[in-house]
Amino acid sequence: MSRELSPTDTAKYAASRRAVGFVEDGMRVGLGTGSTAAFMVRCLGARVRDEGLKIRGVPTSSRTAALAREVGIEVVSLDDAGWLDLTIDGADEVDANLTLIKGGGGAHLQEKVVASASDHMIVITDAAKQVATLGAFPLPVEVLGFGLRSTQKLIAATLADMDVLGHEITLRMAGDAPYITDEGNHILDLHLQRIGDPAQLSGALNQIAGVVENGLFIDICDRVIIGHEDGRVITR
Ligand code: ABF
Repeated sequence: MSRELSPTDTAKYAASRRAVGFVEDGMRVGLGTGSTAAFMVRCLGARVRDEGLKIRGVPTSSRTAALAREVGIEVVSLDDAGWLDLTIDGADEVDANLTLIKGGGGAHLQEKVVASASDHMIVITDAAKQVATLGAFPLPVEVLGFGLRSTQKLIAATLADMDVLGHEITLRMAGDAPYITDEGNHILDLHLQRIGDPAQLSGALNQIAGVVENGLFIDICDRVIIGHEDGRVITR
């Protein structure tokens, strides 16, 4: 990279460089969303340009689709790809079981569909996103715009039933208007502080009519590459 990177961007870039080393000629690759994934898409584009690497990329958002095209990656839909060899994406939090919170970037629905249709998922992060217990980062839940407030009440009731107390639920905004996802939905952010049982919470949330998908990724990620500010990389 020619420009000077901040320490955090150095970490994201280092993790991205290492992750794209797992991509082989002919692969169908899921392309994540967010600032870390954007470094990865640029690194992958550099391999396409410099090494003649032939891959097909399936983006997880309109933002990533535009960037992938810009850097010369062939973009196809998930249905055209059929199945993916590998997905590389960022995350908001990662615990010791490689369970993730994703969706801070507003794209966790497509990210989960794409990662679930992949043989492998590699997550790239900087060290700050490793946590002992998930939940300090608000958990994003994509919901239908139809009946939004009823869905919010049902989520609050579900959390109360699970003895998750003292939480707050906020509607994600983009300026003065609600944030709209690529699938035309809204996002409720659940400020929980700690998530004791991610599988139980994920199952309960996805049972609620009006909930499209929550941002917990359980048993989906099989490798995490953590970049550090001095450029070192650790793989878990
Ligand atoms: C996506 O982008 C997400 O699921 C996560 O919410 C976010 C991470 O963004 P960044 O890499 O900018 O911190 O991977």
